[in-house]
Amino acid sequence: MNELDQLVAEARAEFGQADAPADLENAKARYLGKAGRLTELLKGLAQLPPDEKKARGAAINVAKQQVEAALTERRQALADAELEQQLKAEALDVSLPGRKRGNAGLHPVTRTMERIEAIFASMGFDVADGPEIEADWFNFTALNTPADHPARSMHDTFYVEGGHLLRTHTSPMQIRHAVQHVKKHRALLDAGQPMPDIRVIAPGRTYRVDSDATHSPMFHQVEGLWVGENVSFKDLKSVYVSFLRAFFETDDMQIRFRPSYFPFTEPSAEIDMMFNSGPLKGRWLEVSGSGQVHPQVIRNMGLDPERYIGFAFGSGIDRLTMLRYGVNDLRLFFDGDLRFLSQFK
Ligand code: 2U9
Repeated sequence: MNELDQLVAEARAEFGQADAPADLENAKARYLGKAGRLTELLKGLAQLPPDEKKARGAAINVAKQQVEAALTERRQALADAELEQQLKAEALDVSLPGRKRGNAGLHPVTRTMERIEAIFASMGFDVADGPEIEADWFNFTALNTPADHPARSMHDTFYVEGGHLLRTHTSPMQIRHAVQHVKKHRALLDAGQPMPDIRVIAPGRTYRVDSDATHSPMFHQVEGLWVGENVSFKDLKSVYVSFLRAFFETDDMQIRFRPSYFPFTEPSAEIDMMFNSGPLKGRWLEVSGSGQVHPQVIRNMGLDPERYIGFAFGSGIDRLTMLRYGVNDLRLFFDGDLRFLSQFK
């Protein structure tokens, strides 16, 4: 092997060992750079006699082209390898199953609440919302349940600092709503003009110290209130019967009003219903308390009980949900078990 073939072979070997583009460029400089071996050989031509120059120059140029070709080839190989590496690193296995995001659904109690709101809205009721931490006045005293009233013991609840408490029913929202309503229409009242009726439901969370299969320390209520100059028990009956028929999607039921007692209503009644068909057929079910709003409560709204009269009712939303879906343990609603909850989607 002559000296030029040897040089080309060495260049090829060095290029082959360069694993990174920078190494390759350094190797290139050793052959083709300003002081590179091929450049030096070309410079050396000047010392040769003219008759040798031509053949020697041609031979060096052939060697130079071979070195350049080897360089180009190696550059390409390194670029290909880099691309290959990159593709491997960014590879997506499209055959893997995607990560499933489960379908969310509304909690059964929330579904019932929305259903109740829609039914009462269709009968012209507003929907009121308010604080779950209440002042004693709104939760008890304004509802004709003063501090020494025995009914307070049935509403044992959780007290927070400053005499506030977790509301034991949603009635305080109705008092708040009524007071706002009366304030808004004060001018009409002062002028002896009729005020638009108060017609509102108050759904929401309520609290009592109570816990078993049918009682939870946090539960849901919906209360309704209709106060005007000419509202009677027959309006209560028609509103509540219409509600039950719409809620359970059947007219095939019996409904009875059974005398009862609540501090905030007088007279008062429990509302019972019985299905004539279906799985709950033939059993009286308590679904609500109700009554004519007590004159003292009317007075606490800022209205004259000689002129304004009305009715109120209160129903447990959790219980209505249990009846509608056939659930027999209240605690299932609050355990957060997806095997239970996902049945309501
Ligand atoms: C105002 C005046 C009167 C709301 C009423 C009931 C009867 C009642 C219970 C039913 C099931 C609570 O969740 S439960 O245990 N409620 O029996 N509630 S009358 O009376 C009112 C409300 C607001 C201003």
